[in-house]
Order: sequence, then C-alpha cells, then structure tokens
Amino acid sequence: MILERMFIGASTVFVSLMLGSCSKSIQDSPGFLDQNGDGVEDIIYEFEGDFYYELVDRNFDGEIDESHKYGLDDRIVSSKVDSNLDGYLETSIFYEFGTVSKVNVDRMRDGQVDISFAYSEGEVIFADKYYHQTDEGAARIGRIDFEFGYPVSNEIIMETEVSSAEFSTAASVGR
Ligand SMILES: [Ca+2]
Ligand SMILES: [Ca+2]
Ligand SMILES: [Ca+2]
Repeated sequence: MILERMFIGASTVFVSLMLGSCSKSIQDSPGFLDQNGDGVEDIIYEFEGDFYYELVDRNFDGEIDESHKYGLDDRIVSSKVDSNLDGYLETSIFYEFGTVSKVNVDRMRDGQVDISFAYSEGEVIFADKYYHQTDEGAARIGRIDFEFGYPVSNEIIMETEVSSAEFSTAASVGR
C-alpha cells in the first residue's frame, strides 16, 4: 500500500516533469522539438532581448500556426494564433499576470483589428466587431455582451463615424 502510493507519487512527479519540458521549460529543452517524430521541428524557441518566442506548428505542415511571447521569467506576454489554419495569424491574445486580458482579431487580413474581445479577470465581458462602410451604408460597430464566457445579448449594431484604422488603434491601445 505504501509502496503503491510512493509509485503513484513518483509517477505524478515524472508526468509533470514531462509536461513541463514539453511546454516551455527552456532551460532543459533543445533548440527545437519534434512532437510527431517526423524529423521536422514543430516547436521552435527564438530569443530576442528580454523575451523569447515559442513558435508552434500545430498541424505539422511546416507552417507556424502559433507564436507565444514570454518574458525571461517564463511569464506569457502575448500570443498570435492562426485559428482557422489559413496561414495568417489573425488572432492576437494579450495576457496580464498569466490570464487573458484582451483578444484582437484581424478577420479581414488587412493588418487592422476588426473584432476585439474585452476581458476582465480572465473572462470575456464584451466583444466589438467593426463592419466596413459599403455601397449600401455607413460603417457600423456591433457589440455583444458576455457573462461567464457566454454571450448574453444579441449583437447590437450601430452606425459609426469611426474609421477602421481608428477602431484598430483603439483596440490595440497600450499594446
Ligand atoms: Ca515534426
Ligand atoms: Ca502549421
Ligand atoms: Ca488565420
């Protein structure tokens, strides 16, 4: 019984060590990791000043789908993610003290944020979506409120004078 417990204890430590080195223990890891064993690196670490980047090829096609930025204290700063795997990292995630503080999406792939999710204490509280001006009508902004991570309102869409560049800048404030 005691031996059994010791074994479970030891296994747990071993597993957490394994997981630790897979995710981001940079001291113990080689320059790159090959998760699917095809000889091609799919997690790469790059160092730049006071930060390092964990670049992940999630679907093993040779293209990076996630870029995570960490401080040298291993605290995550921000991520860029290609959620729909179309080759463009459209989603930017920002963190404060390890929890998500904002998510910005460049859905139109023009370098400007067009959906912005605001977070409070790690939970999304509302999302704003920018609709470009068209031949039919003015630019608009839609808002959806969230509670406990779920939308609790229909999208309320209002015409706006704000340009897409201004929307993007406001969404990126302090970043
Ligand atoms: Ca690989
Ligand atoms: Ca990929
Ligand atoms: Ca994408």
